[in-house]
Order: sequence, then structure tokens, then C-alpha cells
Amino acid sequence: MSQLTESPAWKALQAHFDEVKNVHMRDLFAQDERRFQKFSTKMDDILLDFSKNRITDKTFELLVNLAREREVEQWRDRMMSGEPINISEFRPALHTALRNRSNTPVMVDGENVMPKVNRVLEQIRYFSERVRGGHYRGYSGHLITDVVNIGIGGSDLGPHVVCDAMKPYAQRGMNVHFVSNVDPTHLTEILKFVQPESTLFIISSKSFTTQETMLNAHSARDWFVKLTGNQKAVARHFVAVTTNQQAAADFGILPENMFEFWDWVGGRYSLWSAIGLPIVLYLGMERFEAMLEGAHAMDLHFANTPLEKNIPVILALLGIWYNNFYDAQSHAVMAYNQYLRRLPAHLQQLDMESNGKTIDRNGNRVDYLTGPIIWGETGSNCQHAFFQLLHQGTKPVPADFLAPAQSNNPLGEQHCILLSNFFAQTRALMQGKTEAEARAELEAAGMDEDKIREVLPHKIFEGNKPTNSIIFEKLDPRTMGAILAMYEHKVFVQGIIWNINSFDQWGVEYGKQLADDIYVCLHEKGDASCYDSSTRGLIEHAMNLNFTD
Ligand code: G6Q
Repeated sequence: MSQLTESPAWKALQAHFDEVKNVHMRDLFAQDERRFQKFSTKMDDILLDFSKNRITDKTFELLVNLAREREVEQWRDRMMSGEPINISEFRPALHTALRNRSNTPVMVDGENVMPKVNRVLEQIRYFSERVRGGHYRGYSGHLITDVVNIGIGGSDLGPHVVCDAMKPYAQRGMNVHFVSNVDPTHLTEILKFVQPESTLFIISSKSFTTQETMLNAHSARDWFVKLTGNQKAVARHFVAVTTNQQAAADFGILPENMFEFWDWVGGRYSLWSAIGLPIVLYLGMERFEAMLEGAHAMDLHFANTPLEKNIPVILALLGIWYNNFYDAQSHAVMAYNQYLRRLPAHLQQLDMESNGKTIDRNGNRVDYLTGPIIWGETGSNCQHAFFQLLHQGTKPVPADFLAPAQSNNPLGEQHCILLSNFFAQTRALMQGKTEAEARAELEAAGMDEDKIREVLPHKIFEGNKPTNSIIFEKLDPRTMGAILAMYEHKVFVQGIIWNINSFDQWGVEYGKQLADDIYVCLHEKGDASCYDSSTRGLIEHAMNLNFTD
């Protein structure tokens, strides 16, 4: 047995689970008028209502005890103070320093990193203001109207979700595009809509060696040179965000157009760093800073709020309750906001890359479930698709619902209907529909008794499906920053409780190695006999179909 499953807090939860696992939330609400007041908390205008969860006062107390026993508070302080808690890469995880608006010193190996964080922010401010103000132009004097970010994984998903979500705050006449996939279709389709003389390419890659990004970067450069016939203009139209300045220089990028970040910034935590450059070009520095402020406010909430009222801690503990005691395999995120349509994609990486681990911090295989499968879709679209499974399926799917109280685009009564759907769904998932209620509905509709007997079982909803509701005033840069930071800290707390390193990603690194020798075999139409019969069969079939390079 592991230290976690042997710990007093875990054992107390296990015993308690056996007592409460069949308790229905409908009854808990009926017994306690103050359930919402008790199980909700706020940071600024962000409300977390977690009362629609399968918890009693005792459950909550035991979950908080677990966080205390696992020393979440101490680990949080260790992370934020720059200790090298990423033990398999021997480095700190300091994304909080990137948005440390208080500017208090943060030490890494005896050096305060805040001056370099601030220096790069100033470089970004200067560059973005010149581009947005029309002082930095294309080689032939055209305004820059299009920014194409070439990057993948953490060098794509974070800035992409933010640019999508913050569209109403973007500068008119400035477009941003994201190319990530090595499928040539991705770059080709975007290049169809931009002109080389008014396009700025950002090559975003921490390592500047990632195959997909480098191939897309070279293709973009070839396209640019072919259309302009001007090799020298590459230096004006290509900038880099990277920790590998030599490789960026070799590509043809000028030192003043390189935006640095550091190895203590993990890819999926990097949107707060220079990886946020496309955000700044699109929204402006002021709004990027508002986003940093929002994230910093969430950092302070995480650092200073008692565990019982601490939003990321509560989200993490509830996730553990379902993951480890109810064996929930997944967790869904439903944003009732069209601008947040890429939030599940970002959270998939953040959560599954961080906590998709089997080996604990001591090098032992865990004997409990770790990170869940994250998925989701915007509301109300999701209701017309997979909600059937949430309401009546056999799998437990705890879910977060998010929405702003105000729409960025008021139009008729649509936002009111959107919110009504959110509240109705979470209520229905909690309450369900009893046999008596279903029967009464059918009788009121005039159905005869024979038919009622036939359909009744299908019309019953068990309910007792847990949801967290997160409501905020408006989706603006500050709130966006706070929400993203909230999820980062949730993932961190879960990683601490599961005793895993949330900051490495050896599975991703492995993927980067894998394709190379197969590429040689495919490209040179070589001998595939060294592979297993499936891989060989696939290679040979692609060759027979005359695959294209
Ligand atoms: C994120 C991962 C991974 C990484 C990409 C791109 O945490 O490390 O998604 O961001 O593989 O890597 P580069 O930025 O080095 O190109």
C-alpha cells in the first residue's frame, strides 16, 4: 500500500465513503436550507458554487483534512518560492513569477528572476506598440495586419484559447492565426488568407527543435521568400519566442526580435511568458497586463485563503473525491460562452499532461487513480449532443459549468436563455426525476396506463450527478487570467495529493523521438521488415497507395 492510501486522512475518507456513497443530493438540499451559503466561495466577482456535489459537512471536513495532511500549503509555498519541485527535470515551476505583479523577489539559484521577467515584458511592450501603432511595418512599408503563430502544444494552446476568448477586446484590423499541426493543410489553409508583406510570423518554441514547428516555420519562410523574392525581408517578418537563441539565430531571426523565456516555465504554463506575444499583438499590452493581474489575484487567493474557502483547493479535492472514491474516469468542462470554445483543449493539455502519471515522486508505481480524462464543449451545444449520457448513462461524469453574468454581445433574450439552460441543467443533474414525478407528467399528458407502464422506466432520471458552477461578471482579460490560473492551481493541488510530479512530460518527449526512424523508412521507401507486423502492414499499405511527402 502507498503512503497515500495508508494515510489516516485517506482511510477516514474511505470509511466515510462507504457510509455516504448512496446519499442523494436531493435529500441533502431538503435537509439544509443553507447548503448554498455553506458550500460556495468567491474570489472578486468569481463565484464557485459547489453545493451540487455529493458531499456532506463531514465529507468536506475530511477532504480538507486530506489536503492538510498531504501538506498542500507547504508545497504551494515551495512552488511559489522557486524550489526545484520539478524533480525529474531538476528545476522550479515558476509560472507564478511571470505574473507576479507585486514584483517581490523570486529566487532561482540565488538570483532574483523578477528583473528578467520585467525586462522581457518591456521588450514585448515596445515591440507590440510599434507593430500595433504602425511604426514597425512590413519590408515594403505595409502595416502588419496578420500575425501567424507557429507553435504546438504549450506553444500554441494557451495563446490560442486566450486570443479566441478575448476577440471582443482585439484591435480592429489585426488578425491572429495559429498553425500547429504538421499536417500541411493547416499552414496551407492559413497562408491562403494572408499577404506576405503584411504578415508577421512568430515561431514559438521553447526548444526550437520541435519537428512540427520547425517544418512549418521553414515552409512559411519558403512561401514568404517565394512570393516576395526577398530573402533579406525574412528578418523583418519572422520573430521567435524561445529559450534556444542560437537555433533562432540560425533560422535568420535578429537578436532584437527574439523574445526569451526560461527553463523554469513549463510549456503548458507558458502563456504568461513571451509565448503570450500573439496575445499582446492582438489585444495590446494593457489587456495582457490585465490578464496577468487577474492571474496574480488568483495566485494570491490560492496562497492566502484558508483551504475551506480556497477555490482551486476545493475544485481539486472534489475532483479527488470522484476520481478516487467514485472511480470517475473523466471530468467534463462546459463553458456556457462561445468565446471559451477552446477551453477544453487547453485544459486537456494542462491537466492530462500534468497529472497523467503512474510513477510517484519516490519512483514507485501508484496504487490509486491519478489524473482524469478531461473533455467538454460549449453550452448549450453540449446539451444537444452528449448530455444524454450525463443524465442517464452508466458512467459518472463530474462537471464544471462556467458562464459570465453579462454577455459581450447582448442580443435579444439569448444570453438569458443561455444562463437559464445552465441553471436548469445543473439543477436537473442534481435532482433527477423520480418515478412519481415522471408518472405524474405522463398522466397529465393523457397517456393511458399500459403505455405509461411501458415508457415509465425510460423517463426516470436518477439525478445525483455532481457539478460545480462558476459564475463571473463578464469574460474580460482579468477574469480570463484568473480562470486559467484557477485551473493551473487545481491541477497542482491534485498532483501534490497524488504525490506525482505535475511538471514533467516524458510521454510528450517520447513522442518527439518516435517518428524519426519511421520517417526515414517512409521517405526513402525503405525496408519495413524490422517493424512489428501491424506497423509494417500500415507502412506498406501507405506505400502502395503512393503516399505524398
Ligand atoms: C508542454 C509540453 C509540450 C510542448 C510542445 C512544444 O508542457 O512540454 O506540449 O509545449 O511539445 O514544445 P516546444 O515549445 O519546445 O516547441
